[in-house]
Amino acid sequence: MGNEESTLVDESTLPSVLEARNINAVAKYIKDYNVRNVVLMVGAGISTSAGIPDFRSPDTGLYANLAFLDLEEPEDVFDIGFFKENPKPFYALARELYPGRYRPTIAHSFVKLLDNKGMLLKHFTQNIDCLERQAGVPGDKIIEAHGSFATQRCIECKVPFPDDNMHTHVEKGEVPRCLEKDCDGLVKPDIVFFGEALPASFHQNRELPAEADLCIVMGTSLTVQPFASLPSMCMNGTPRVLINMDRVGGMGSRQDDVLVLGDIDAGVRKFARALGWEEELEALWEETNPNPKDREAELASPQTRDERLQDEVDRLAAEVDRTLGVSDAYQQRVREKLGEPSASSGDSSTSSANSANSANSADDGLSHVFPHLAHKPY
Ligand code: CNA
Repeated sequence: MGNEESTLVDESTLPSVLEARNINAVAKYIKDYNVRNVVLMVGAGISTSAGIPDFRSPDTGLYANLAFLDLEEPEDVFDIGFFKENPKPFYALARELYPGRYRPTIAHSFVKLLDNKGMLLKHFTQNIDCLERQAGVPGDKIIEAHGSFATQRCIECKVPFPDDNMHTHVEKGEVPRCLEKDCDGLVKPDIVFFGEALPASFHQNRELPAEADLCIVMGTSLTVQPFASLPSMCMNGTPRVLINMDRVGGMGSRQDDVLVLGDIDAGVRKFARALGWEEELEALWEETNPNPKDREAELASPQTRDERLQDEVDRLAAEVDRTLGVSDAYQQRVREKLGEPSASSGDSSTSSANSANSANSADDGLSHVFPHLAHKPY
């Protein structure tokens, strides 16, 4: 535990717990070791495909696109000193980020799926968008390390401010002020600004990763402390998976670290596929769709086109399986007529393996019915 070097572990070094340093080996580890205590550490990258920009991506990040707020430093928008002097830029931004405008991503639903399977120990998030709650992850499993838009209060007298009133102000882009008599202090969502303390729940759970049997880090640059040191709290020998566009922090420096670099949604789907959970995950994510018509737009995205292609291949494979099931039954009847022992149990719900066998037998006797299966001349 503690700080660690960010040197990438030599590819030739064997992992100590995993069979290999890839996502299939992690899936096998999860099953073989009956993993029950998964800890996640996430950041803005898991929400970008929902339409919420992260901070630091060079062209698409929030900091690169805050010109309209006319700030000297983009970070000022989350600086408590700056907020006290000029809260307007924050409220202009809050209007864009406010919960209710965005749908959770498949990564949020993946966390929910882990919880459904009784495997989620804790979900540490730096995000303030509340999308994990919206995806159905229970509040007591989430540590919102940098706070969130879920509640708000006066920065002077600390008295909470009503949700509906806050909502109205944010929608109008107006700055809310405390309703307490003689206060008139500025109201701010319970988001942790630079210069403010992190919530007690973060400090109370900070060492929990030491109890994890698997750690998953997604969508964070691991640059903001003390959150950034959470992965190093995991015990040596606890597999850690990074799903992110680029390698960050000390991830990849331990023997049992696995890097899944690239788009997060694709990485999550790959992980789910390795676990045999893909359909379950898609169905769970679909439950978060407020308007199923949106599905058509999602299907038009380049990444989902690949998914559609895969679906089409699966559908065709199932069709071939079904066709071969008929051939099994047909063959059995023919064999029975010829007085030969039956080749199959007669169950027409054939597995792929059975189908492969029946494909071979189709070569022997049914190639006139299924010419595409005839590999050898007769
Ligand atoms: P960051 O520093 O902007 O890093 C995001 C990371 O995610 C980077 O490494 C990106 O390369 C990566 N990334 C972004 N999109 C994708 C993608 N589609 N696929 C793969 N990788 C991707 O954000 P951090 O969370 O590390 O920084 C901590 C800040 C960000 C916290 O204080 C948050 O409050 C703050 N933030 C939160 C939100 C939100 O709530 N959604 C949005 C913007 C910023």
